[in-house]
Amino acid sequence: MMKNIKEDERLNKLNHSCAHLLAQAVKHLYPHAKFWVGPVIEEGFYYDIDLGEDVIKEEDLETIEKEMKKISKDGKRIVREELSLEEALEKFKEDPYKIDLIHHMEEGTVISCYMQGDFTDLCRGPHVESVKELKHFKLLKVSGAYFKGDSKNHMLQRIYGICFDTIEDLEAHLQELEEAKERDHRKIGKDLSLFMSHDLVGKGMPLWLPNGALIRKQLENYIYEKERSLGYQHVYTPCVGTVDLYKTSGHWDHYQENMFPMMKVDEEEFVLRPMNCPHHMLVYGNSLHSYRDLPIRIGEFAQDFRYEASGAVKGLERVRCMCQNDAHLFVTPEQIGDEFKKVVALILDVYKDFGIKEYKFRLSLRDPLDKEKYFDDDAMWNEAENKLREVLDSFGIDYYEAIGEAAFYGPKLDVEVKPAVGPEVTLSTCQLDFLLPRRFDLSYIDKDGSKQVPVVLHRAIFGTFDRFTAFLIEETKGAFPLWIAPTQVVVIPVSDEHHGEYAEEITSWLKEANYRVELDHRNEKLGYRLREAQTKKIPVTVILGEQEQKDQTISYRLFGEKDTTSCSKEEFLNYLQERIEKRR
Ligand code: TSB
Ligand code: ZN
Repeated sequence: MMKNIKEDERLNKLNHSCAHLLAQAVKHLYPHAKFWVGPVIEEGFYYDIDLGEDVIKEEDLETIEKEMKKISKDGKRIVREELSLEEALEKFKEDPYKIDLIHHMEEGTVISCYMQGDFTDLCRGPHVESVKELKHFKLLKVSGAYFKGDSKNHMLQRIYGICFDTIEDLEAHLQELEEAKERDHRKIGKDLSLFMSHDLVGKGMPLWLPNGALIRKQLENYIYEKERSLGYQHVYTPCVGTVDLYKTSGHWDHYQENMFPMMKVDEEEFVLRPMNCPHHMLVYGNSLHSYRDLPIRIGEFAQDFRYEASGAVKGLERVRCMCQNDAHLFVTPEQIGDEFKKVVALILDVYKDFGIKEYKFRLSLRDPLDKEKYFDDDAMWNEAENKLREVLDSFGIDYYEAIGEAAFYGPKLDVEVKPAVGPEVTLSTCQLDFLLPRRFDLSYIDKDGSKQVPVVLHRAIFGTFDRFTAFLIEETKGAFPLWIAPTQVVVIPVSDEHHGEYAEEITSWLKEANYRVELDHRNEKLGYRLREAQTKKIPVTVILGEQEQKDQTISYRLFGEKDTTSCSKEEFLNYLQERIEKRR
């Protein structure tokens, strides 16, 4: 696990001070530079800089680093000074960014600035005593960043860096960063031809290539069977809806900024759907229901479209066109606890099958004091939140509570994981909803003959196939377990001339047994073909030569191993079968 710089007191101070050192060096090299903010982040620090017409490129970072080293060697002390509002406005009068910051400070804030040699910056601190302490740092990258993060504003240049107390710590960290880059699903996705993107299709719209599609198909089959066995009923619904549908659901008023704009066809106004709940509400409402029919679980692998900021889209992890492993569960209020428990059990079951061990459960609750933000039914909220807690406790699950993070319509549980690069993301989610069934006027007939409104649980176990696949690629570093691997077995004849026929026979035989097999009988050296099987991370390589042909046996090697095992054909099939059943 990489160090969280922000949370470590010493590293936080060091990195914050290093951001100032960076700014000072930039100021020496680009005297017209103006500085916005330079905070410490989990991964180190950055500074947002306005350089006017000048552009800093990756190759310029070295020059800036050299200047930083020079300043550090000079060893000036870092001195704090407190200022009155008037003094601060006077001191920074030439700098519109700092003036902006001063004007936005909360009343009563002590305004302070830090000086080191010829450089002064407005800052709360704290800082290290002297620039001498800033010896072991590295500038990592430069990118564009909108002023105040708003795409309507102009662009600044953001330089990222990291600083440690010792060279050993710095080097270890850089090594970890390198490994994370290697694990990044965008890199592996390219290396293994899993997915691609193209400007002509658009940002955040990946195209799944045959290898990636095979993986996705396994995930679909897997979760479909699980859900079927748990009483889910799957549907297909269109990936558009009318504006009126989303007005009825409330998304038009509350979620529009995340949606693609409306398109008109004849007299109808359509939107690409960002969520599937409204469609599923209509499916439920299509027939009458008695309390005896509930829970009703409507599932769909549903294509959704969301507007994600162009800077936020990332490989398969954050896309604009995604496929949710979605379901809406319609329950009576008494069934909430039980049904929620089943969802949590399913999440745990799935994570076990995929060997996922590092994740965090987050329970998002309402802020009871915020009457505006939350659907108003105190009793309902309290009961529901307590039930969710009870269920999590009954599993002995470690979770943290996020007060004020619930959706308007109910509390929710999210499962968060950490990608190789970048902040945590949510995979699975389960959200309680008291409101949507009312908006769609849904009902069931209760025991006493009265009409009641069901409660809905929105849940997605994989989240989306897109995000889950991104995660799986990083978890496995592209060496997928046998049951998921796009190519499970590659068959390599030692010499095609002598053993080609036997290799073809074995390949067909494995295909008939339903394995995904490739035959590599190219006219290349054996060593070369064996290495390629490793590069492609194929789980099992079958090597067939004189002995195997004569005895009608099989020799195989596993990914990442050097040893070869020989066995009968039957034993080989049993071996594969067992590994698939155990999902190894
Ligand atoms: C679970 N209506 C619910 C649904 O019934 C819903 O849409 N929930 S959601 O907004 O949380 O999305 C479900 C899951 O989709 C998230 O948990 C997350 O794993 C995944 N997801 C969300 N946005 C993206 C995105 N831009 N790219 C990839 N996956 C995403
Ligand atoms: Zn939903």
